[in-house]
Amino acid sequence: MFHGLVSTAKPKTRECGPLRGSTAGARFLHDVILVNARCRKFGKPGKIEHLGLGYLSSTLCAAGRRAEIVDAHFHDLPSEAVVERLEALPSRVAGFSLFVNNVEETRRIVRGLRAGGDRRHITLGGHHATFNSREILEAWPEVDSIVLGEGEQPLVALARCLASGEDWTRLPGLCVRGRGQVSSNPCPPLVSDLDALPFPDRRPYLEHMREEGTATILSSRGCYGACSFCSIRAFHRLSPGPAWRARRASGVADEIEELVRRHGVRHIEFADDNLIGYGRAGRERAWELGREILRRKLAITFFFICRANDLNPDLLRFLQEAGLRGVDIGVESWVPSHLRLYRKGLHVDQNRRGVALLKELKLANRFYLIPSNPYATPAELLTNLEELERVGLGHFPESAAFNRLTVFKGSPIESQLRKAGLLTTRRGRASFEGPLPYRFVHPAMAEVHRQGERLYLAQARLVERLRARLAGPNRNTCERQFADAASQAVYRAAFDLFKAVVQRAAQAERAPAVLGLAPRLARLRRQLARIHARERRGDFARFATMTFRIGRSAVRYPPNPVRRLVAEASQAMGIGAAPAGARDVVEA
Ligand code: B12
Ligand code: SF4
Repeated sequence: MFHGLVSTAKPKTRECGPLRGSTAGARFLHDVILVNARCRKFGKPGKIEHLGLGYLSSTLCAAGRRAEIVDAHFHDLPSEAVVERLEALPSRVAGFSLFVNNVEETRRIVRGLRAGGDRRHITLGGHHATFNSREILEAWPEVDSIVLGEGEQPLVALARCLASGEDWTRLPGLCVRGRGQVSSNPCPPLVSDLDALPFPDRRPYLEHMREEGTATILSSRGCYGACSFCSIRAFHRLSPGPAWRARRASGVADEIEELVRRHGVRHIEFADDNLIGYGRAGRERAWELGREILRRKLAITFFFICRANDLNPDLLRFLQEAGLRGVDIGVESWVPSHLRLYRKGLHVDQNRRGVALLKELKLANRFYLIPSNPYATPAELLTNLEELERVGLGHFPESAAFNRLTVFKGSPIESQLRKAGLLTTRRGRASFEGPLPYRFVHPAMAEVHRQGERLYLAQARLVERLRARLAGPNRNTCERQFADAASQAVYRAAFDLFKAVVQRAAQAERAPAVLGLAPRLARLRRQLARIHARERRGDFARFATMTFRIGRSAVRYPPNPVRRLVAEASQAMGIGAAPAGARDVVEA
């Protein structure tokens, strides 16, 4: 049961927002403002809804509270703008969703608020806040409480207590500071009936959703897996309840239907950790979801995430008819000892079969990788890079190769590495200001990853500049396509350089062998400088035919069909050859 937070009437989207009409007697227009601070990353943030905040907001709303979401990550808002926004939105509670990479930005906002004399209750939630609750409350005096685990019930209770003046310090699922000591109250049971929850509040995302025709949906929570690097299981285990909970297929289809009919959504990304879930019942629900989508003629395409062992050819073929276009699976590594360390519960061959099946069905075979970890050797990393090259760089071409194990507080691998004495500290920084740092067992690996990081940053800067020039708002489709192709070529070049670094380390007997990256990176920069020079001369805008070398790739402009058109038009106009300045020069 869901402890009476929402009515048992058929859930649907609720109209939230500030109190309308008379606000007599109310000091605030809102009870809770929910914030997702911007994260530290290159380029523009991925435009994905924060469904956690969406559920918190709609559940508050269903319980008669007023909530608003400020997603600074999604809207790319700096901390100063968020502080201003919050100051203009007085509320009883400000609740922040903490991620490993928005810690600094969140701190800046809460400090900014307090510096301006803002006294509202500040609470944090999410995986990172949950597992670092004590450390954060000890280090950040601006924060009043932390919500542990699933947030709907504790936050509604907190908002109610703060509105009525009741004592909130003993509420289940809260970590609080009292008499100089931090203490955690046990969490309430997990929401057992996900169908009783209202649909998430998507107000901040509607415009983008309508423009792009894409939305994210959550059809289940949790996962039956027990991977050592993952904190999902530990997070859900804080509360009594099953490891995997699913909504009914018809309820999920209702939400999709609303998105399609009301907002013109045509593509759905399922954010579930594992959409197929437990055994036969899980598979049957997935079949049912496909049937509902087809029966209602929703005409969507969709992607989801699951484990390789749950990929069933008949089910996938059927879901393809319903619009399935791709599946993400956690391949993690092609090295058996890595899979054992990660407690993936899968063999390399199962993952290979999974990838092969997705390829055979022509489904986008997107996979997550952790090619390196504290115990990895250069030879093992090389194995992973070679396999990655064989199957294609995947949907994270910029990072798949450079990834390495991220150790999250609360994950089983954290205690394993702590026991092995491999966890280290960052001087001058609290442990929660990033993933937990560790040292590598193999003497060459620290240097290998330093070089990898350098390449990763260099490629990110190059691509950012390239896109700023050629994929900006006033650029035509050919220029954008070129920017995409050139970015892929930069990723490919960075991959090649990293592979060379790893090869060198794998060949060396003992000491880490350093590959001189500086001249190689300088060459790559020169190659891109030629593109920028031609862009400044206006050659892109004039559709001059050009071929640029980036690493070992050749990238052409404009794309072939347009080249043909340009040639035909030139011929028809009697120019004979390409127009002036349009020589197809290979810029080596
Ligand atoms: C979809 C997804 C994304 C999307 C969207 C993220 C988003 N803004 O929600 C994208 C691709 C952008 C993304 C990015 C990242 N993600 Co992500 N992501 C997920 C995924 C698969 C689903 C999220 C989701 O919808 N969950 C369902 C909703 C209902 O849960 P929820 O968001 O956690 O919210 C609930 C509670 O956490 C809590 N809660 C959350 N915030 C708050 C705030 C308050 C005030 C309160 C009271 C409660 C509360 O209450 C909510 C309702 O129950 C999760 C895995 C998971 N199952 O959660 C990983 C996960 C959350 N991501 C993770 C990580 C590490 C990241 C990145 C840091 C990755 C990176 N290196 O760039 C970034 C951070 C981005 C950011 N700052 O917004 C980790 C977090 C681990 C950890 N211990 O910190 C997870 C758990 C995956 C994992 N197994 O490691 N992610
Ligand atoms: S299969 Fe994915 S979601 Fe499940 S425990 Fe492993 S990493 Fe976490």
